[in-house]
Amino acid sequence: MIRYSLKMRSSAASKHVSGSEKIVEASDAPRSIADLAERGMTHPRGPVDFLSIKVERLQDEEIRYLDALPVSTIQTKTSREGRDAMRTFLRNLGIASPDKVLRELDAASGMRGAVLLDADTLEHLEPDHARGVRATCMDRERECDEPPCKSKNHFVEALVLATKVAHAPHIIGELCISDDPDYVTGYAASTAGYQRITCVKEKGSENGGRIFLYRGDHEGVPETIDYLERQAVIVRGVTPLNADAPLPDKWKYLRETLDAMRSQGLYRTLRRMDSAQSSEVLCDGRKRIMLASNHYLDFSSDERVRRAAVQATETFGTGSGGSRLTTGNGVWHERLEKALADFKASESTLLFNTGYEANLGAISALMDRSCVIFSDALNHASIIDGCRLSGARIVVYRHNDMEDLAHALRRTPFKRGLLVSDAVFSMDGDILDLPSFVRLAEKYGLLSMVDEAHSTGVIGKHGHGIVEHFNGQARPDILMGTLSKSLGAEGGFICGRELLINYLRNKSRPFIFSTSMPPATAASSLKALELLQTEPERVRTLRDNVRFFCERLTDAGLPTHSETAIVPIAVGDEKRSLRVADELWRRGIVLSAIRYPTVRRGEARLRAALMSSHTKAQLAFAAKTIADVLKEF
Ligand code: WAQ
Ligand code: MG
Repeated sequence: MIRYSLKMRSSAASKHVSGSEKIVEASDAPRSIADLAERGMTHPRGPVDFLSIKVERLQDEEIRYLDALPVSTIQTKTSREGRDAMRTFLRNLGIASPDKVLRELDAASGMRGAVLLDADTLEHLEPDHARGVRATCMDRERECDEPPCKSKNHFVEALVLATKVAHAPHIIGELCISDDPDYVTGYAASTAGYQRITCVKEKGSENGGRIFLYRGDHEGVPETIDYLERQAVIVRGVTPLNADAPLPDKWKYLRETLDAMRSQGLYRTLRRMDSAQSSEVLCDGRKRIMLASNHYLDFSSDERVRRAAVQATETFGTGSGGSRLTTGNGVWHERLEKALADFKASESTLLFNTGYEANLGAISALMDRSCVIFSDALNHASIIDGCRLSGARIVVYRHNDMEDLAHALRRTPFKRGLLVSDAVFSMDGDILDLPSFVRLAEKYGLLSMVDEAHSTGVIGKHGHGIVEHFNGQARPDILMGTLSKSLGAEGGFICGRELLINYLRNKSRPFIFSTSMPPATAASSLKALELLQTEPERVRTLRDNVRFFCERLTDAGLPTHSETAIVPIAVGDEKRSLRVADELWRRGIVLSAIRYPTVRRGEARLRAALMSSHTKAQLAFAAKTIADVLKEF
């Protein structure tokens, strides 16, 4: 595309009257030149006696594209308030004497360009004081159907100029007051943004000026001036402000985001269950096989577990009335913590209200900005969010790849750190290589943490989880678990040494600032934990069900294997996964389509989650139906 840079300047009695910059396409050039000429000659300050328009062809590769600075507005009613806003801006740039800079701005009145001021020594760096330094050769990117030259829009032109100037080498900020007597809005800009200041001078005053603040060695001045005066810049995303326009629609972003999600098959809706969560559920007026629940041992619907919840409610009421550290510590919380510690063969346990909070609360309390966290690529979102909240550097290693982890450990220096992984990966159903994981953590002096959400009650001979699964060969420092999966309630916990638990009790914000779980939840979890130990056959039946289900799927042409309760069935495309899940729903099977961001894009899957209470007949029917539907859709 052929583009021209246009520069107009007019004067009267050797005094500057008007100037303007455009970058236009060749086809628009003649019209734009005419518009600029008109603008230069019909200035409210009266007739001009000199007008020049310089037209230069630009090569495409010379043009630098910049995004417009973000715009904010500071409402000031008087020039005094406006100047206060400018002072604050200057102080934020680390300028020692803002008042002196403002005096320089007043003194700049009558210059054609800007003062180039050393921000620290306040030396003038512009070679010709009367002319000043001029930012030229810039424009905004226009919509294709938009006419190139309209009447002067102070804001648009200033934002273009400020965006170019903010990106100049050695420039740290800019101040501007218009010399237009009617225009009292000025601005302060830096790469952090463009702050409109609604009143910076008295109405009627012709005094205006600009200061570009320079920081650094003066050897760099020619580079700065060269960029300002010669570098062609097109600024993207500049839209005129319209004072009469209604306020921008504050809901627009939300609507557009959801529309985009819908079009990508990523929009989520809720499905309502009308019965207890068991291997069969009532929903949408019909009984369906539940193949998506995390209640692997089906304790939620167990009569004895329910009764424990009812009894706790009858004696202790529905709520706990406060955080554990205030009034919310009850006998059920303490009993459950003791039982969980015993079950996990740990010194101590701390309860959280959800598994999400347990991960978030533990990791963010244990780690800080000075730390490094090594995290499996497929870790659960709650681990990822805990890592992010901690502020630590996060090093993600390839999923369950202990060689990649070892490599990451060798090349990453750290003072203090954490190695964290799911025990059973929630969307893939595979099991962490715990012995290698713990060995590496020990070797490098890292804390090790394992999330047992999907392993408790599922793996290990008696369902104790990953440590039992590996026959006690290895034990991480921190075991996190949930009450919401095989224990059929809701909540999370952290097990480990006394020191760890004391620390979290004092430091973990979700623990400190949440009302503790209701008595019913703790009591039912405790009952389920007891039953898990007195009726270990549930764990065996679950394993048996998984083997049976995988065999049926394999027989039907979908080779599957899982050592846990989670059986992923690959689909790939997000929209197809939804169609398949919908069809299964129509055929009486509840199975979730798991999509981005839960799993990677293009790796959508059906995630079958089995229960100990599924019958062989239910599983055989489900396996056949899944295979049929996948063939048809
Ligand atoms: N490069 C450097 N300095 C310039 C340039 C330029 N291209 N053009 C003008 N100046 C200097 C000159 O000293 C002027 O006296 C002073 O800046 C002010 O110029 O968000 O209209 O063209 O609504 O009067 C601010 C808009 C409008 C605020 C600023 O400046 C908003 C304006 P003016
Ligand atoms: Mg002007």
